Amino acid sequence: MAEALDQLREQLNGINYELLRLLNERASIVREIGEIKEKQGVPKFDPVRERAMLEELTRVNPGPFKDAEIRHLFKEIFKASLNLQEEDHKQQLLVSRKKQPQSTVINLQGTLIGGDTQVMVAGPCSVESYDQLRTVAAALKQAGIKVMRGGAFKPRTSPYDFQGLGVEGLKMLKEVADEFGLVTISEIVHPDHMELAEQYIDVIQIGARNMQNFELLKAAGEAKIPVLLKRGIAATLEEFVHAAEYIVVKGNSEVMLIERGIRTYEKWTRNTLDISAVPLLKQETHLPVMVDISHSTGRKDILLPCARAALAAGADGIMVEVHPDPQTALSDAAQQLDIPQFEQLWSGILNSGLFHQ
Ligand code: PRE
Ligand code: MN
Repeated sequence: MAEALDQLREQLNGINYELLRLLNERASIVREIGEIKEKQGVPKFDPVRERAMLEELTRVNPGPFKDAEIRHLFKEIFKASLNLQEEDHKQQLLVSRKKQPQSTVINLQGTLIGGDTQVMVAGPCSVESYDQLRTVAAALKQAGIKVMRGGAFKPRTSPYDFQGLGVEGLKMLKEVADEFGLVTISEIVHPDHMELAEQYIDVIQIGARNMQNFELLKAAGEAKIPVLLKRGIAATLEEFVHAAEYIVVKGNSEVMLIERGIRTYEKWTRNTLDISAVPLLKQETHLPVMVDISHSTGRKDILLPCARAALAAGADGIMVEVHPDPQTALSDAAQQLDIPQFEQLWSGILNSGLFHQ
Protein backbone atom coordinates (compact mmCIF):
# COMPACT_ATOMS: atom_id res chain seq x y z
CA MET A 1 0.00 0.00 0.00
CA ALA A 2 2.66 2.44 1.12
CA GLU A 3 4.73 1.35 -1.85
CA ALA A 4 1.87 2.09 -4.25
CA LEU A 5 1.53 5.58 -2.78
CA ASP A 6 5.24 6.27 -3.18
CA GLN A 7 5.12 5.05 -6.74
CA LEU A 8 2.15 7.26 -7.63
CA ARG A 9 3.84 10.24 -6.02
CA GLU A 10 6.95 9.50 -7.98
CA GLN A 11 4.84 9.54 -11.14
CA LEU A 12 3.34 12.87 -10.12
CA ASN A 13 6.78 14.31 -9.48
CA GLY A 14 7.69 13.44 -13.05
CA ILE A 15 4.54 15.12 -14.34
CA ASN A 16 5.23 18.20 -12.19
CA TYR A 17 8.66 18.53 -13.76
CA GLU A 18 7.14 18.15 -17.20
CA LEU A 19 4.42 20.73 -16.44
CA LEU A 20 7.03 23.10 -15.06
CA ARG A 21 9.12 22.75 -18.18
CA LEU A 22 6.09 23.24 -20.41
CA LEU A 23 4.83 26.26 -18.43
CA ASN A 24 8.20 27.94 -18.78
CA GLU A 25 8.49 27.00 -22.42
CA ARG A 26 5.07 28.59 -22.88
CA ALA A 27 6.26 31.63 -20.92
CA SER A 28 9.22 32.10 -23.28
CA ILE A 29 6.89 32.13 -26.27
CA VAL A 30 4.56 34.52 -24.44
CA ARG A 31 7.49 36.90 -23.96
CA GLU A 32 8.32 36.78 -27.67
CA ILE A 33 4.70 37.60 -28.45
CA GLY A 34 4.97 40.45 -25.92
CA GLU A 35 7.98 41.86 -27.79
CA ILE A 36 6.07 41.81 -31.08
CA LYS A 37 3.03 43.47 -29.49
CA GLU A 38 5.26 46.13 -27.96
CA LYS A 39 6.77 46.90 -31.38
CA GLN A 40 3.35 47.00 -33.01
CA GLY A 41 1.99 49.17 -30.20
CA VAL A 42 -0.97 46.89 -29.60
CA PRO A 43 -2.32 46.02 -26.13
CA LYS A 44 -0.78 43.00 -24.42
CA PHE A 45 -4.16 41.83 -23.14
CA ASP A 46 -6.13 40.05 -25.85
CA PRO A 47 -9.48 38.87 -24.44
CA VAL A 48 -10.67 37.58 -27.82
CA ARG A 49 -7.64 35.31 -28.14
CA GLU A 50 -8.04 34.17 -24.52
CA ARG A 51 -11.71 33.31 -25.05
CA ALA A 52 -10.93 31.39 -28.23
CA MET A 53 -8.30 29.32 -26.41
CA LEU A 54 -10.66 28.61 -23.50
CA GLU A 55 -13.42 27.52 -25.85
CA GLU A 56 -11.11 25.20 -27.76
CA LEU A 57 -9.58 23.73 -24.57
CA THR A 58 -12.98 23.02 -22.99
CA ARG A 59 -14.22 21.57 -26.29
CA VAL A 60 -11.43 18.98 -26.38
CA ASN A 61 -11.25 18.50 -22.58
CA PRO A 62 -11.41 14.72 -21.92
CA GLY A 63 -11.78 15.10 -18.10
CA PRO A 64 -11.73 14.15 -15.28
CA PHE A 65 -11.28 17.91 -14.67
CA LYS A 66 -14.56 19.69 -15.34
CA ASP A 67 -14.63 22.44 -17.98
CA ALA A 68 -14.96 25.08 -15.23
CA GLU A 69 -11.72 23.85 -13.60
CA ILE A 70 -9.88 23.85 -16.91
CA ARG A 71 -11.15 27.34 -17.59
CA HIS A 72 -10.00 28.48 -14.14
CA LEU A 73 -6.53 26.89 -14.46
CA PHE A 74 -5.86 28.33 -17.90
CA LYS A 75 -7.17 31.77 -16.94
CA GLU A 76 -4.50 31.77 -14.23
CA ILE A 77 -1.87 30.83 -16.81
CA PHE A 78 -3.03 33.64 -19.11
CA LYS A 79 -2.97 36.11 -16.21
CA ALA A 80 0.58 35.14 -15.26
CA SER A 81 1.60 35.34 -18.92
CA LEU A 82 0.13 38.82 -19.29
CA ASN A 83 1.96 39.92 -16.13
CA LEU A 84 5.20 38.67 -17.61
CA GLN A 85 4.65 40.66 -20.81
CA GLU A 86 3.70 43.79 -18.90
CA GLU A 87 6.61 43.47 -16.47
CA ASP A 88 9.02 43.25 -19.44
CA HIS A 89 7.86 46.63 -20.74
CA LYS A 90 6.76 48.41 -17.61
CA GLN A 91 7.70 52.05 -17.68
CA GLN A 92 9.66 52.75 -14.52
CA LEU A 93 9.41 56.18 -12.88
CA LEU A 94 12.57 58.29 -12.99
CA VAL A 95 12.54 58.39 -9.18
CA SER A 96 12.27 54.61 -8.95
CA ARG A 97 15.13 52.54 -7.63
CA LYS A 98 14.49 50.10 -10.47
CA LYS A 99 15.39 52.92 -12.86
CA GLN A 100 18.38 54.08 -10.83
CA PRO A 101 19.74 51.58 -8.29
CA GLN A 102 22.26 53.93 -6.70
CA SER A 103 20.99 56.47 -4.17
CA THR A 104 20.80 60.12 -5.17
CA VAL A 105 23.14 62.12 -2.96
CA ILE A 106 22.52 65.86 -2.77
CA ASN A 107 25.44 68.10 -1.98
CA LEU A 108 24.41 71.24 -0.11
CA GLN A 109 27.64 73.21 0.01
CA GLY A 110 29.53 70.20 1.31
CA THR A 111 26.71 68.72 3.42
CA LEU A 112 25.74 65.46 1.76
CA ILE A 113 22.16 64.20 1.98
CA GLY A 114 21.23 60.68 0.94
CA GLY A 115 24.58 58.96 1.40
CA ASP A 116 26.06 57.25 4.45
CA THR A 117 25.67 60.29 6.69
CA GLN A 118 22.60 61.96 8.17
CA VAL A 119 21.68 65.60 8.32
CA MET A 120 19.90 67.73 10.90
CA VAL A 121 17.70 70.53 9.63
CA ALA A 122 16.53 72.94 12.29
CA GLY A 123 15.09 76.41 12.51
CA PRO A 124 11.95 78.36 13.23
CA CYS A 125 8.57 77.54 11.75
CA SER A 126 8.39 81.12 10.43
CA VAL A 127 10.97 83.80 9.89
CA GLU A 128 9.58 86.50 12.17
CA SER A 129 12.38 89.01 12.49
CA TYR A 130 16.04 89.43 11.75
CA ASP A 131 16.90 89.10 15.45
CA GLN A 132 14.81 85.97 15.90
CA LEU A 133 16.45 84.30 12.92
CA ARG A 134 19.92 85.42 13.88
CA THR A 135 19.53 84.02 17.41
CA VAL A 136 18.54 80.62 16.05
CA ALA A 137 21.32 80.69 13.44
CA ALA A 138 23.94 81.44 16.10
CA ALA A 139 22.71 78.49 18.20
CA LEU A 140 22.75 76.17 15.18
CA LYS A 141 26.24 77.28 14.24
CA GLN A 142 27.36 76.67 17.82
CA ALA A 143 25.88 73.16 17.72
CA GLY A 144 27.63 72.39 14.43
CA ILE A 145 24.41 72.30 12.42
CA LYS A 146 24.70 73.33 8.80
CA VAL A 147 21.16 73.47 7.46
CA MET A 148 18.55 75.95 8.67
CA ARG A 149 14.85 76.03 7.87
CA GLY A 150 12.57 79.04 8.16
CA GLY A 151 9.26 79.83 6.50
CA ALA A 152 8.83 83.13 4.70
CA PHE A 153 5.65 82.26 2.78
CA LYS A 154 3.31 80.54 5.21
CA PRO A 155 0.24 78.76 3.85
CA ARG A 156 -1.87 78.81 7.01
CA THR A 157 -5.14 77.05 7.75
CA SER A 158 -6.82 80.39 8.47
CA PRO A 159 -6.40 83.45 6.25
CA TYR A 160 -6.40 85.54 9.42
CA ASP A 161 -3.25 83.83 10.76
CA PHE A 162 0.27 85.16 10.18
CA GLN A 163 1.08 84.62 6.51
CA GLY A 164 4.83 85.11 6.73
CA LEU A 165 7.16 87.99 5.84
CA GLY A 166 7.33 86.95 2.18
CA VAL A 167 10.30 88.25 0.19
CA GLU A 168 11.54 90.16 3.23
CA GLY A 169 11.80 86.85 5.05
CA LEU A 170 13.79 85.31 2.19
CA LYS A 171 16.17 88.26 2.28
CA MET A 172 16.67 87.79 6.03
CA LEU A 173 17.42 84.12 5.44
CA LYS A 174 20.07 85.05 2.91
CA GLU A 175 21.69 87.63 5.13
CA VAL A 176 21.77 85.41 8.21
CA ALA A 177 22.90 82.33 6.24
CA ASP A 178 25.77 84.31 4.74
CA GLU A 179 26.83 85.56 8.14
CA PHE A 180 26.87 82.09 9.75
CA GLY A 181 27.76 79.98 6.73
CA LEU A 182 24.48 78.04 6.79
CA VAL A 183 22.43 76.41 4.06
CA THR A 184 18.77 77.46 4.02
CA ILE A 185 15.47 75.77 3.23
CA SER A 186 12.26 77.76 2.83
CA GLU A 187 8.84 77.09 1.42
CA ILE A 188 7.80 78.52 -1.93
CA VAL A 189 4.09 78.63 -2.70
CA HIS A 190 3.88 80.29 -6.09
CA PRO A 191 5.30 79.04 -9.42
CA ASP A 192 6.47 82.58 -10.22
CA HIS A 193 8.68 82.67 -7.12
CA MET A 194 11.26 80.08 -8.17
CA GLU A 195 13.78 82.64 -9.36
CA LEU A 196 13.37 84.51 -6.12
CA ALA A 197 14.17 81.28 -4.32
CA GLU A 198 17.30 80.74 -6.41
CA GLN A 199 18.40 84.23 -5.48
CA TYR A 200 17.90 84.02 -1.70
CA ILE A 201 17.76 80.40 -0.47
CA ASP A 202 19.47 77.06 -1.12
CA VAL A 203 16.58 74.57 -1.07
CA ILE A 204 12.98 75.07 -2.14
CA GLN A 205 10.48 73.44 0.17
CA ILE A 206 7.16 72.37 -1.31
CA GLY A 207 4.75 72.22 1.60
CA ALA A 208 2.38 69.41 2.50
CA ARG A 209 -0.65 71.40 1.35
CA ASN A 210 0.95 71.91 -2.05
CA MET A 211 2.23 68.38 -2.64
CA GLN A 212 -0.21 67.95 -5.51
CA ASN A 213 -0.07 71.54 -6.76
CA PHE A 214 1.15 70.31 -10.11
CA GLU A 215 1.97 73.71 -11.62
CA LEU A 216 4.13 74.45 -8.57
CA LEU A 217 5.82 71.04 -8.88
CA LYS A 218 6.56 71.67 -12.56
CA ALA A 219 8.02 75.07 -11.76
CA ALA A 220 10.19 73.53 -9.02
CA GLY A 221 11.30 71.00 -11.62
CA GLU A 222 12.67 73.86 -13.70
CA ALA A 223 14.44 75.50 -10.76
CA LYS A 224 18.21 75.29 -10.46
CA ILE A 225 18.33 74.42 -6.76
CA PRO A 226 17.28 71.27 -4.84
CA VAL A 227 13.73 70.69 -3.67
CA LEU A 228 12.47 69.32 -0.37
CA LEU A 229 9.06 67.81 -1.03
CA LYS A 230 6.77 67.30 1.97
CA ARG A 231 4.27 64.48 2.00
CA GLY A 232 0.67 65.73 1.75
CA ILE A 233 -1.48 65.47 4.86
CA ALA A 234 -3.53 62.66 3.33
CA ALA A 235 -1.25 61.52 0.54
CA THR A 236 -0.53 57.88 -0.16
CA LEU A 237 3.08 56.96 -0.83
CA GLU A 238 2.13 56.35 -4.44
CA GLU A 239 0.85 59.92 -4.73
CA PHE A 240 3.94 61.22 -2.91
CA VAL A 241 6.30 59.43 -5.27
CA HIS A 242 4.38 60.63 -8.32
CA ALA A 243 4.55 64.20 -7.01
CA ALA A 244 8.35 63.84 -6.86
CA GLU A 245 8.27 62.48 -10.42
CA TYR A 246 6.60 65.73 -11.56
CA ILE A 247 9.67 67.62 -10.38
CA VAL A 248 12.29 65.19 -11.67
CA VAL A 249 10.72 64.78 -15.12
CA LYS A 250 11.08 68.54 -15.63
CA GLY A 251 14.83 68.22 -15.19
CA ASN A 252 15.50 68.79 -11.50
CA SER A 253 16.84 65.50 -10.16
CA GLU A 254 17.77 66.95 -6.77
CA VAL A 255 14.63 66.10 -4.84
CA MET A 256 14.43 65.09 -1.17
CA LEU A 257 11.32 63.53 0.31
CA ILE A 258 10.15 64.31 3.81
CA GLU A 259 7.62 62.36 5.85
CA ARG A 260 5.78 64.89 8.05
CA GLY A 261 2.94 62.81 9.46
CA ILE A 262 -0.41 62.01 7.95
CA ARG A 263 -3.91 62.77 9.16
CA THR A 264 -5.54 59.96 11.11
CA TYR A 265 -8.17 59.76 13.87
CA GLU A 266 -5.43 60.10 16.52
CA LYS A 267 -5.63 63.25 18.64
CA TRP A 268 -2.68 62.89 20.97
CA THR A 269 -0.39 63.87 18.13
CA ARG A 270 -0.99 66.62 15.57
CA ASN A 271 -0.50 64.08 12.79
CA THR A 272 0.57 60.43 12.78
CA LEU A 273 4.23 59.81 12.02
CA ASP A 274 4.28 57.07 9.40
CA ILE A 275 7.59 55.38 10.13
CA SER A 276 6.98 52.66 7.55
CA ALA A 277 7.08 55.38 4.88
CA VAL A 278 10.83 55.73 5.48
CA PRO A 279 12.00 52.23 4.51
CA LEU A 280 9.34 52.02 1.81
CA LEU A 281 10.40 55.27 0.16
CA LYS A 282 14.06 54.28 0.46
CA GLN A 283 13.25 50.94 -1.15
CA GLU A 284 11.05 52.23 -3.94
CA THR A 285 12.95 55.41 -4.80
CA HIS A 286 16.59 56.49 -4.92
CA LEU A 287 15.82 59.88 -3.33
CA PRO A 288 16.95 61.01 0.14
CA VAL A 289 14.21 60.58 2.75
CA MET A 290 13.92 62.77 5.82
CA VAL A 291 11.52 62.93 8.75
CA ASP A 292 9.96 66.06 10.20
CA ILE A 293 9.52 65.22 13.87
CA SER A 294 7.88 68.56 14.73
CA HIS A 295 4.90 68.62 12.37
CA SER A 296 4.31 64.87 12.57
CA THR A 297 3.93 64.94 16.35
CA GLY A 298 2.99 68.56 17.09
CA ARG A 299 4.62 68.07 20.49
CA LYS A 300 7.95 68.54 22.20
CA ASP A 301 8.04 65.63 24.64
CA ILE A 302 8.48 62.66 22.28
CA LEU A 303 10.91 64.13 19.77
CA LEU A 304 13.96 62.09 20.75
CA PRO A 305 12.30 58.65 20.47
CA CYS A 306 10.66 59.72 17.20
CA ALA A 307 14.00 60.92 15.82
CA ARG A 308 15.63 57.67 16.91
CA ALA A 309 12.86 55.66 15.25
CA ALA A 310 13.26 57.67 12.03
CA LEU A 311 17.02 57.15 11.97
CA ALA A 312 16.70 53.46 12.84
CA ALA A 313 14.24 53.12 9.94
CA GLY A 314 16.85 54.55 7.57
CA ALA A 315 16.05 58.27 7.39
CA ASP A 316 18.72 60.45 5.81
CA GLY A 317 17.83 63.39 7.99
CA ILE A 318 15.67 64.89 10.69
CA MET A 319 13.86 68.21 10.65
CA VAL A 320 12.85 70.02 13.81
CA GLU A 321 11.44 73.46 14.63
CA VAL A 322 13.42 75.73 16.95
CA HIS A 323 12.46 79.21 18.15
CA PRO A 324 14.23 81.50 20.63
CA ASP A 325 10.95 82.06 22.50
CA PRO A 326 8.34 79.51 21.35
CA GLN A 327 5.55 80.97 23.48
CA THR A 328 5.58 84.13 21.40
CA ALA A 329 5.98 82.34 18.04
CA LEU A 330 3.65 83.58 15.30
CA SER A 331 3.06 80.01 14.07
CA ASP A 332 3.28 76.49 15.54
CA ALA A 333 4.02 77.82 19.04
CA ALA A 334 3.07 74.53 20.73
CA GLN A 335 5.62 72.38 18.95
CA GLN A 336 8.72 74.56 18.63
CA LEU A 337 11.65 73.86 20.91
CA ASP A 338 13.50 76.65 22.64
CA ILE A 339 17.26 76.67 22.21
CA PRO A 340 18.20 74.72 25.40
CA GLN A 341 15.53 72.11 24.56
CA PHE A 342 16.95 71.86 21.06
CA GLU A 343 20.48 71.40 22.40
CA GLN A 344 19.26 68.62 24.66
CA LEU A 345 17.51 66.88 21.76
CA TRP A 346 20.58 67.27 19.59
CA SER A 347 22.89 65.71 22.14
CA GLY A 348 20.38 62.86 22.60
CA ILE A 349 20.41 62.27 18.85
CA LEU A 350 24.21 62.38 18.71
CA ASN A 351 24.43 59.96 21.64
CA SER A 352 21.96 57.55 20.04
CA GLY A 353 24.66 56.12 17.81
CA LEU A 354 22.17 56.33 14.93
CA PHE A 355 23.32 59.67 13.55
CA HIS A 356 26.52 59.74 11.51
CA GLN A 357 27.94 63.05 10.39
C1 PRE B 1 -1.43 35.16 -24.16
C2 PRE B 1 -1.14 36.19 -23.13
C3 PRE B 1 -1.91 37.34 -22.97
C4 PRE B 1 -3.03 37.66 -23.84
O1 PRE B 1 -4.10 38.25 -23.14
C5 PRE B 1 -3.49 36.51 -24.61
C6 PRE B 1 -2.77 35.37 -24.73
C7 PRE B 1 -1.32 33.75 -23.55
O2 PRE B 1 -0.81 33.58 -22.47
O3 PRE B 1 -1.77 32.84 -24.24
C8 PRE B 1 -0.36 35.23 -25.23
C9 PRE B 1 -0.49 36.43 -26.08
O4 PRE B 1 -0.05 37.48 -25.72
C10 PRE B 1 -1.22 36.32 -27.35
O5 PRE B 1 -1.54 35.24 -27.78
O6 PRE B 1 -1.50 37.39 -27.95
MN1 MN C 1 5.64 74.84 11.31
